[in-house]
Amino acid sequence: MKPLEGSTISILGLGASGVAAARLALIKGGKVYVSDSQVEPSAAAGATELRSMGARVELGRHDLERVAGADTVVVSPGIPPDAPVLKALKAAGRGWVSEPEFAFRFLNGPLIAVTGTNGKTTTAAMTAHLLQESGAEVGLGGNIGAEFGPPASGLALMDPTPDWFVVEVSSFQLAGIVDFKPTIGVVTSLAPDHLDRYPSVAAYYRDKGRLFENADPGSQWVLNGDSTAVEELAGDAQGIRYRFSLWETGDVAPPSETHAFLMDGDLILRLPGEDAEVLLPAGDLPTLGLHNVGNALAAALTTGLTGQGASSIGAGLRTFRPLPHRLEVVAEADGITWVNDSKATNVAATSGALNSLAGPLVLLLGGKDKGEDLSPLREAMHGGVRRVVVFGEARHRIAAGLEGHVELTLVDGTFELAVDLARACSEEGDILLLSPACSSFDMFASYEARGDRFSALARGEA
Ligand code: UMA
Repeated sequence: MKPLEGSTISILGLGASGVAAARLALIKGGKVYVSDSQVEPSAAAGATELRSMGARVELGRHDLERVAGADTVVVSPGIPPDAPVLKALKAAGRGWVSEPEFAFRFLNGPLIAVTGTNGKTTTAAMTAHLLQESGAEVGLGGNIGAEFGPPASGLALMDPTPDWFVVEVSSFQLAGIVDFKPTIGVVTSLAPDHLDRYPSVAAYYRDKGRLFENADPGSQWVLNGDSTAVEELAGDAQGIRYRFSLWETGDVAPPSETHAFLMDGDLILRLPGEDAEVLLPAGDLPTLGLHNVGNALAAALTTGLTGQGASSIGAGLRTFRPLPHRLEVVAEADGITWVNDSKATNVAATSGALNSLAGPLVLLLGGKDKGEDLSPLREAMHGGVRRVVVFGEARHRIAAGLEGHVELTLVDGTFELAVDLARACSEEGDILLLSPACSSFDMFASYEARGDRFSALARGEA
């Protein structure tokens, strides 16, 4: 008998998560109802396949009675807690789970879960790459997005089961976990984000902290040793903690509780009971910026915990291909290096990019306002930032926040105009950096579309 035979599963949202969860539920024998409040949701095409597999798919509304009556309700991460359907379920005393929680019930292999405000996608992709380069079969997916891997439910259908699952998880997904428990949990960083959805930073951190909810003495945690916020997030969770750190740049080894670190320009791995080993010089990493050194340390440490040695990890780091939209060099023209960091959709990510790049640089900043405190951005404006070109819906608030701290150009016009002005301000030797600190939805469908447009303009293709 299939595991879900006789069960009813109601899935809210027909995006990538909804389609994947529905497919998994159907294959496991469940009776599936999928609904989406939109008549034409992003994954409308998936409806045909799901119907042919036996699902009932309803677009344009949620049938509350049917949803509330299901044995399991799976909620897509993009549905906010104050959505009418979730309020109604709460009022009816019904619980629900997130898509990775549902998938977890069918993942029968060791799981590396990677979360963090910034760096989680690069770290997850690097970890998967390092494991693959050492000969392991890996299933990479989760929040990471279709370009890099399927939702967690897609991984649960992998046959044969890979040696490792590497799943990126967001706070929206962790909000709906019950039993979800990684073998190795990784927290790359923690900083305010998503304040358009959460009432407070504490509420956002609370959801992130649920990664540790089912910790047991055998759990392994890879934590950013430079962040007290990450340490506080872990609280008194059970398990063994390993830390990576960027702070030690001299030639004195850091304290023994730091297991992957930068020393004298080299990335070093030092697992408990083993000698410290050089992985590679930071300058040999194919990625740009200091925060990517942190991501590489996190991925190296995680891979080290799976039993891989330093020489294989060092070799794997050299062959990692930088991910698009994350400090990605997209063109070099007239002595100007164009860098696409469109994925930097919050203040912390852009501050991280600025701290990573000495400059000289011209920065494109703006987009849809997420209401974040701009003071960290102000503090990140170092002497190498020659000019900031501010655009999009958030432009006036950003300009007001940076006034007097850096040379500013305020653009009342299109993205193309902003890029044009930034190019006109750039000189030979400059980096022209798109690291907008805002989401893209005022002008684009996604940060990817914004980054693609920037890259096309950089290459003179537009
Ligand atoms: N909807 C309803 N009822 C409502 C409200 C919305 O049915 O009351 C519908 C919408 O019409 C939409 C669907 O629900 O069709 C929402 O889908 P979704 O936004 O959850 O989209 P998915 O395609 O399932 O993508 C999600 C993640 N998106 C979000 O968290 C917003 C993807 O992360 C993720 O890759 C994918 O699941 C697979 O796990 C994207 C992301 O931006 C990349 N994540 C954020 C981030 O990284 O910062 C968290």
